[in-house]
Amino acid sequence: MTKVAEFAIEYTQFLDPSGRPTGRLPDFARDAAALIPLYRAMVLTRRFDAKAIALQRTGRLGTFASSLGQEAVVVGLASAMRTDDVLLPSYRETGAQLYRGVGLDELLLYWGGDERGSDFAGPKHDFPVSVPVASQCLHAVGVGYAMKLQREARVAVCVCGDGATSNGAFYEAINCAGAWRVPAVFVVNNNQWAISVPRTVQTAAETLAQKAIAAGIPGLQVDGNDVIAVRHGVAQALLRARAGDGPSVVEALTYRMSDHTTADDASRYRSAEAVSERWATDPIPRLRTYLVEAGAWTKADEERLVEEINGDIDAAVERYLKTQPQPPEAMFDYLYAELPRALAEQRAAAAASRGDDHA
Ligand SMILES: Cc1ncc(C[n+]2csc(CCOP(=O)(O)OP(=O)(O)O)c2C)c(N)n1
Ligand SMILES: [Mg+2]
Repeated sequence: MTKVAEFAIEYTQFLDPSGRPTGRLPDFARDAAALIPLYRAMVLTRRFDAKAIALQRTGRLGTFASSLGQEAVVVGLASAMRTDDVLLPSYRETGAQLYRGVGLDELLLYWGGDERGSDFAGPKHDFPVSVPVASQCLHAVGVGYAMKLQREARVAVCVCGDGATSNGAFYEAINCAGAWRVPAVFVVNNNQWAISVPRTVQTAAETLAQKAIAAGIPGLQVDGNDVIAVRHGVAQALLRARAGDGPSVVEALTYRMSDHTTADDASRYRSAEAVSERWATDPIPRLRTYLVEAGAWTKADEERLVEEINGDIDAAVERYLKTQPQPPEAMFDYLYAELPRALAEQRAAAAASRGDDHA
């Protein structure tokens, strides 16, 4: 017997759960002050998350997907990207969208069921939230392929969950991306759950990163609760893609601290104890401890930040709540350049039946 191939998956962590460096930090993190924007973005994401849930609970927002505890994944990946790269998120990447300049009120509009929230004033080429699991991985191949054809030094960055890596679309996407050497990065936000299905029963694979190997592309694992590790891993993958060396899979290990969405009750399928012990790996105090110990962050800074963020969120909520809803027929207006006849008839019926409040 001859060994014809051998593979390994590497795992990277720079800050341990107590905020202590495990070794030499990467260049971008050498100056602690440079990490402050990442800290601010994680705190903003968490505060926005809490506000969105409160709005949903009081009937002023639709179903919302929380990213509680997963802030380092989304902020880390977004901070590694260039402005003109393209983000293709699932529904749990609020923090990445915010980091890239999507407005707080745009996100509220989207989650409030208003498609105008996906017409970003900021990152015009970024894709809207994609709810069909793993569909955005295929879109990313198309976007990356277009960038390659146009000889642009841009990269398509898509994010999917652990459960999504069991979907055929994920395998098809990484296979095509590998075969065509597409400039794409597939970030797997492994929060250990696909609604009620734990990671352990989703697949027999030891890691999700190793799925990349079948596609002939690099796969790596990072501590998804260490924002430095996420940014570093995604930055490596972006560098490869930009240099014409093709796609990668980056698996970020984290934990979903919340229910799947506001429509779920996770206490029906997992114990409170199992969840509460995960707070020990919370990404936000981890970075805060590091910053405080490096002399880059104080209690006064924290108080100022919270005040500033609360003000921004409250102002966005006010704008959102004041936004006039669209008339019911608007639901037909965002997919087709020209409506097929059957839908045109339905649109007319919706317009005819609408209440006076939309007149
Ligand atoms: C194609 C498709 N199948 C099923 C669903 C229903 N669904 C919504 S979320 C979800 C679980 C996804 O889990 P994961 O990929 O781990 O992402 P997470 O929600 O944990 O971020 C499923 C099955 C869907 N949205 N799309
Ligand atoms: Mg998941």
